[in-house]
Amino acid sequence: MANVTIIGAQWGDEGKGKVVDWLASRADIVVRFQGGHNAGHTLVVGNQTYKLSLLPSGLVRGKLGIIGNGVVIDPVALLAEITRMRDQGLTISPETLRIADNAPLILPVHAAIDAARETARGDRKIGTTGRGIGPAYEDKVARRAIRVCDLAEPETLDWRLDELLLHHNTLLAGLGAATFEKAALRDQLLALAPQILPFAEPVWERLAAARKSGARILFEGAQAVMLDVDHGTYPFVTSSNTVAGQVAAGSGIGPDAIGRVLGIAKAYCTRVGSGPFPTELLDETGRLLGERGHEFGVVTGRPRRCGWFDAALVRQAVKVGGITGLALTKLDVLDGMETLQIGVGYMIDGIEFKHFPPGAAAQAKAQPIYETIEGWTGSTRGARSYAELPAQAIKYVRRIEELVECPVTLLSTSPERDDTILMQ
Ligand code: 2SA
Ligand code: MG
Repeated sequence: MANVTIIGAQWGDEGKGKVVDWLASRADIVVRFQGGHNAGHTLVVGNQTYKLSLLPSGLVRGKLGIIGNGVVIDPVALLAEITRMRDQGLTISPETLRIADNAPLILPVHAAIDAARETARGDRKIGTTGRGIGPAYEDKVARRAIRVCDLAEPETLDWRLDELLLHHNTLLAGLGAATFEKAALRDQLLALAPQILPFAEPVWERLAAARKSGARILFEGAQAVMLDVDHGTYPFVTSSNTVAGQVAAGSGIGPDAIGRVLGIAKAYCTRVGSGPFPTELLDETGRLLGERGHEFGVVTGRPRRCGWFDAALVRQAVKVGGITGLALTKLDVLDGMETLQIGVGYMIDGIEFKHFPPGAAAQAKAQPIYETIEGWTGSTRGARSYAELPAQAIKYVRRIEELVECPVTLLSTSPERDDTILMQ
């Protein structure tokens, strides 16, 4: 296998964890290049279920895991996740996990600001995961972040914390929230340092060497194109770039390393948190999709909003995300439904749109234009070959391919790793 990049093609939770796991068996290294512990990647291996947030999924298969500089790292959450995974029997050590020494840290102050801002937003809240992701990325761009390497330099930590707290304590006081003490934060970081630093290194160097030796690298995206800070449904997005192009900047490697880009999409659509969702179903069908698909957030446990597959949206994700092949997951959730709808565009103030325009008001008003397609009576659950699929299910997949202008190269028919069909 050449290098492969995996990204979400909708609003997240498309089943990236399972597909990464499936492909990790053919890779040597798995790299996270954006996001943080807001991600929730579920891997089912035999009778074990692993729920990963920050750790690269390849660790479950004993592959080298790398957390790139594009990720925001909460050191407390990282250590807790390592402990949790060790308790489930995984080996995680500085031999199997490397983290970029130039990655920015998420500090307790970031989660506090995340929460205080969401409260202040009231009805207009974004519905963040509350992990401090947005404030941590803000600090990185504002040149205020504390980075992994700073843990090794107490004197650097000292003046960096001054600068950081000057900004944040003013903000927190303004929001009516508790402020932070520098000494306590400094002590906490210095206490964490010996546990974090053994994992830290210039990962770009290791990646460069890996490329030279012909190692196969899998880049594991988190969240999804419609949550991308530039290309998503702004401002209801996450604070990182989730498109394939981010692989290069977020891991310290050239863009030619990105390889094939596999976009993951559910055979229907879900979203967690606020923001526009034209094909959302607030009726019995929506409830049924949520129930059958077990649609609850991995990190927060929040119920996910459910609706029909939006081909116009996925087509856009294919174009801006650089997706060269689509993996369609959870087809089995649609088993037995009499008719299915596919969103093919939008009506906004009487005007037809083939794409989702960027304005927040326009997005909120968008009414989906549907194409109706007959469902199937047979089961697709657990199918492992094309021949096992009902003819009408194949028709549904083929129609999606046409509409999104991208081949479906992989079909996932259950959370089990082996229930996967390679289409060509
Ligand atoms: P944040 O916390 O600043 O990144 O939130 C901003 C928006 O991004 C959405 N977001 C997600 N959407 C789906 N899945 C995500 N990960 C978890 C999971 C979510 C969970 O895989 O289940 O457990 O709730 C994720 N992470 C961020 C978020 O909902 C906001 O809309
Ligand atoms: Mg998820």
